[in-house]
Amino acid sequence: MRSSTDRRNFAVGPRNGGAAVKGVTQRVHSPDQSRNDPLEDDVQAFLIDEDQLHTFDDLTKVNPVTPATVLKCLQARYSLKVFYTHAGCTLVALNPFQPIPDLYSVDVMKEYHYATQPQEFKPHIFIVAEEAYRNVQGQLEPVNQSLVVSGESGAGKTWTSRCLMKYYATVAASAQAVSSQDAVERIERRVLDSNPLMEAFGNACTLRNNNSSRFGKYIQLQMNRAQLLVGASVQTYLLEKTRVACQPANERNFHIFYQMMKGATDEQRTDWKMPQDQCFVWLPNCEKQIEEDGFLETAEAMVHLGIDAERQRQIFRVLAGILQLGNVSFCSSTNESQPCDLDQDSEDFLQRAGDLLGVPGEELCRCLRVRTLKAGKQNVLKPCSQAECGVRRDCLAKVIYGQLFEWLVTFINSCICADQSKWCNFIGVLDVYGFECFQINNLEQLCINYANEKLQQHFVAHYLRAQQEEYVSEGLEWSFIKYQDNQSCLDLLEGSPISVFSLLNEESRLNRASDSTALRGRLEKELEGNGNICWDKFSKVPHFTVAHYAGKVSYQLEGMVEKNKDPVPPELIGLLEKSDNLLLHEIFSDKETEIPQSKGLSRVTVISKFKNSLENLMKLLLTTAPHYTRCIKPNSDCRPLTFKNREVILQLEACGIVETIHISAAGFPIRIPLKSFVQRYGPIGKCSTSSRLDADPDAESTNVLQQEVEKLLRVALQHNVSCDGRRSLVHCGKTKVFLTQLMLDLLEDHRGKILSRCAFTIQCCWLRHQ
Ligand code: AOV
Ligand code: MG
Repeated sequence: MRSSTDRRNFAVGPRNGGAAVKGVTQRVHSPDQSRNDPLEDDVQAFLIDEDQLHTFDDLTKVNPVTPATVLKCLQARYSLKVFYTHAGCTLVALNPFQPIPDLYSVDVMKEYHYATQPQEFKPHIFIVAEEAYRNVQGQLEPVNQSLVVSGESGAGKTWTSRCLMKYYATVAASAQAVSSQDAVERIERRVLDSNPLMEAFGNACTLRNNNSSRFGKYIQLQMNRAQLLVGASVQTYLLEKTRVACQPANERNFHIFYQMMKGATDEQRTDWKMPQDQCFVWLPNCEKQIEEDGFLETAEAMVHLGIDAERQRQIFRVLAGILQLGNVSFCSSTNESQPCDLDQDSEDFLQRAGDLLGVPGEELCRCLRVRTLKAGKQNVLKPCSQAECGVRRDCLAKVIYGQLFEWLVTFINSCICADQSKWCNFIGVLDVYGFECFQINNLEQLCINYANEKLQQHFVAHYLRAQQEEYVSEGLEWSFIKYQDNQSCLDLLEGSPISVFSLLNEESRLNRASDSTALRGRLEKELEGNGNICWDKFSKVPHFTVAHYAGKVSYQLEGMVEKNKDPVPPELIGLLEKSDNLLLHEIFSDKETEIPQSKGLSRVTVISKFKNSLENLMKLLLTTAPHYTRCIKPNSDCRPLTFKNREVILQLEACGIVETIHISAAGFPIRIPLKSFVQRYGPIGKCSTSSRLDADPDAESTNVLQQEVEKLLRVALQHNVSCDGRRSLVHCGKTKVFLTQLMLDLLEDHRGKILSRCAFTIQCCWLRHQ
């Protein structure tokens, strides 16, 4: 595992308020203690002037650090429209819920990019971006970087990710692109255009966010040796495709459908069979004016990415076909041996759906109403009930939309991904769906919240735990700072042999209709005594409640197993394989395309696929140096410049911000291996070892290196009056030197002066010889 603090380019490190070892570590409020009532914390205990609170750019400088003081500080800054604050290794980003002119302009980007010490500027997402940019090609060896953006739904993750991408597209634009006249060719443009396109297809208006991401994404920005952006690749995670056929109350379908409805020309309307006055069942809440105006932007992005007019037509006709399908409904049948009839008007919608999807209407109708069962070598036809017909219609829409989204992502990758030989490192930006808790939560929320638990675990393991364990193993005296570990919740969800996931998967693999009451009983029996799960004994709705790191969420069991199975009737796939719509035909006849459970009941469930993809993501993250940004939603109504104390404090507590500040304030964010330290700062101590390191293996022994480090530090500190008696700024461990940012700046300054003096002497000698 590589730590973010194992910085190759140690000239840029997280800001830090100072260092402390055993005995001087600040008192820590344990999370449990602070959870009682953080707002009741003794704010009187402020050692600082409350009027000055807004001036604290880094929360590590607030004294004392308690949930209340941190909250007050953030609130003071927010009221002055200061939205970013450092919290040691993390950047806290408060959502302004209104455009802030000039905060993200190209001029501001350049200011941060060209600054010698960007961290001395006001806190900004561009500092994090620049830090990762400088570290990707470190002084000793390059390191891939990850920008992990987290926070609850609507907190600002997607917005932040877009800012980060724009930053790199600006500061790392390749020279070739800048001189190119043909904007379509510009890679930065294409990378940026992937955003509105993916958001049109993958985002939707929910109760928590008008532009809620319904999929997760990790975009790797590929950099060449000259640190120019030469390409990108996107990995997406579990699109919430159930939304296409079923939108929770007061929520909407994916933006793209509304964009089409509002943005289509008359000609397109005719082609897509979408008259202006047509109501579509799967297009609820049309009256809300949200993302419709994005149609032009989406269409332009398609053009820039190279999706030609014919391909666009195929895509839009498929989407229009899905909408028509949503208006098809079935009557209840009295005769079980007969397929149930279509409702009034449904015949027309079905014919139009067939036309748009490029399949014969009658065949579509048959596939929706009649199931083909295999009996030995024979096929037996069985009419479906009214409910089954509805399920098959929804399945068809979901599989089409899901596969179309995957096709789109593959297409985007094919036109933005650089050839492997052209890039050497990447900066990854992670933007997943934020923690969600609705009145009714199902498998979608379980997966989303599980993803957030995994990210929190990555943060805890990487920063809170690993950092402290390293101090101890390196022989530094360190009093452990408590933090809230979410491992027990993850064990409950994904552990083995028995966990929520294992039980749901087991149930999903049985070839029988699921009974949610029986399943609830099974969960209760198997997971009894686990402190992270509970049940409301009086509730009539089968459910279970999980205590997540970010709060408790109750999940309804009704329908969960079916969603986990995500079955697709093979007749429907067979139908789409034969589609006249070339895009659909390509997607479904491609043997490589994996259609989940297209042939009978596969053992791969939604949960197991998602768990696998997240595990791969975690492995990838562990090979990179992470930078964390915590987005905070100041109020749940998405109102501009409104700061609700209780809502903010819950988010701060959930992500362990106070613990993070304590560990950052007391710790040493920069670590340099002994040998590298001696090599780099040798000139300061006029160190003889540094020149011998390569020639003499004995000179590398730990003892010798440690002695050299000590000698060197003595000289450095002697020379610097301001650091007199501040040996707590630096510690020599068993294999690494641990430093604060202040100490690093001091050493760099000292080294720079010595080297320029040497250069001057050499120049004088050379001139004398002339
Ligand atoms: P999310 O990604 O964290 O939620 P978004 O990034 O979509 O949240 O942000 C929600 C809304 O907040 C945006 O649509 C903007 O209107 C506003 N917003 C966020 N950050 C800023 C900013 N820096 N300046 C101005 N407005 C901002 V979700 O995708 O729901 O988890 O699944
Ligand atoms: Mg988002």
